[in-house]
Amino acid sequence: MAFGRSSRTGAMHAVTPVEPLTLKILVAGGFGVGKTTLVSAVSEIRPLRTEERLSEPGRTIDDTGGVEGKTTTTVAMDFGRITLREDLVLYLFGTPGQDRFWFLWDELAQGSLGAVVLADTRRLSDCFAAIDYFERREIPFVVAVNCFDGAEQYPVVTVREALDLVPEVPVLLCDARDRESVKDVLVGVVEHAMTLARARRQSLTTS
Ligand SMILES: Nc1nc2c(ncn2[C@@H]2O[C@H](COP(=O)(O)OP(=O)(O)OP(=O)(O)O)[C@@H](O)[C@H]2O)c(=O)[nH]1
Ligand SMILES: [Mg+2]
Repeated sequence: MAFGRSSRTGAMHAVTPVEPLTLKILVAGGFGVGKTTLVSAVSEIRPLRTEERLSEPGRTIDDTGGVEGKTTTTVAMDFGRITLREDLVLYLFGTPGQDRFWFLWDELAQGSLGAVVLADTRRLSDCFAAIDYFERREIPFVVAVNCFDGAEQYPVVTVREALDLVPEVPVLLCDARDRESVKDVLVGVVEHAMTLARARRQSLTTS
């Protein structure tokens, strides 16, 4: 899938004032942290989901500890779209949360502007792998703590320390079920990616 300026042309669209910039954002994080929920909460198209029922034999493979109520899991990806401004459209790709689907990540990550790493403070270590993945590939990311009901709320600084994040990486609190909250996270990723891109350009021109 190509991302960039939309190529829509022709008389039908002649009155369109601006062609939107389309950007690809990944939504990653551990098993059951709320990735599918987040994409569904903001998508203005019916989100594509690839959910399969968690089978009893699968429970020995999939780490369902802490998310015992969960009956389905994403097996390929979630896909959704949101228009942030009339000239800015985001395509959201939710990654599968389980280790056995790692082989899909490189394909999903291609051409992405940045990523959201969703975290649950009750299972913080589940997002280490996603953070490592984006750090190693220099893909800009923000950490969004999904504040589940009943989970203890920790200050952002505590989460940042626990995840050993460099100071530039934004840490945000969110509710993956809430459209406005998720929009704030997505704006955060776009702004963070733009800031990093500007800084990289500057360091290239001054070196
Ligand atoms: N209370 C609460 N429940 C949530 C929140 N986000 C997700 N859930 C619930 O948590 C469960 C897991 O959410 P999913 O969105 O399927 O998680 P996922 O990260 O896509 O899971 P995998 O694809 O299996 O890795 C679902 O039952 C959601 O309804 C939240 O912010 N608060
Ligand atoms: Mg999912």
